[in-house]
Amino acid sequence: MVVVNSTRRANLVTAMVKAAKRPVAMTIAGSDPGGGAGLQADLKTFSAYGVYGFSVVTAVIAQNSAQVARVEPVGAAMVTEQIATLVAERRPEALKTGALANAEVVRAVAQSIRKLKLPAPVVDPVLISSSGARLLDVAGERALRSLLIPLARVVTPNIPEAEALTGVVIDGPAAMRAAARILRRLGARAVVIKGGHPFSGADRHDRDNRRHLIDLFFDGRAFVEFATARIAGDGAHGTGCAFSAAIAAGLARGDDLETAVRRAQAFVARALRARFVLGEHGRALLDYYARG
Ligand code: PXL
Repeated sequence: MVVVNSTRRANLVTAMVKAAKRPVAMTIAGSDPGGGAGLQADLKTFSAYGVYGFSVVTAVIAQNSAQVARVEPVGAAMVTEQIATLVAERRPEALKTGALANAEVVRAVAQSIRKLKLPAPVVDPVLISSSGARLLDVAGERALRSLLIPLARVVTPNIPEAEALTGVVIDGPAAMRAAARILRRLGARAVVIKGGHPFSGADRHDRDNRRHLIDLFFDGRAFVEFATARIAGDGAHGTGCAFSAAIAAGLARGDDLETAVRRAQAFVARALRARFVLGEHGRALLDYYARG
């Protein structure tokens, strides 16, 4: 018989209770081996929030910060089994989805969420990488709209993604609101349209939109505008991933959605102000652990 003295047993129990209390968030996303975007960015964001991260890989991608060389989707059955195996040990408090590659993967993710009664996900409707490569094919885009957006706690498109998903040409704040209403009508409980990209046909001399951006939040009741100063630069790698992961991390910690969105915007701004490049032709990367 193994004798565990009472002090040691008490320590073990304490460790187990701590582990049970630690919030867990799950990302279901593509791999960026460069660590700037995708599931690696999500895990860094979770860890910056003090949240434990599960990461289900949907596509293996050969890429660096400036260029995607190849996308290899993971089979749908393998995606299903990654999720089921993780959930068998611990149910996450929050979930986010990123690049999903194709319709089979979208279907597998939607089915797993329903069957395992997982938390309503933060759906980042990743269509095209910031460097221009398709990360979800056309059938996948349809599946995302019909199967996954209806399950979403919140969907977080940028302006081009919101245009693709709704058919609205977003040429200003009014069109942004119209697109947000349509995304809610598709079944998402809430929407954030990120204002970082320029409006379609935007007048480059529109001083206000050049200096500030507005992330528009809509939960069916009120529109909330989160304005923030633009940070100069040519567009960093991984900002969208960090934003949606930060919302999921906030939810995992118990924030209400609006608070999680506000904190996520501040988190990305802080990480972006501390941006850096790794290689000669690289794009800016975020510093997830930047202070104040
Ligand atoms: O931009 C979103 C994005 C999402 N997921 C992965 C990516 C990127 C952009 O490069 O690589 C894996």
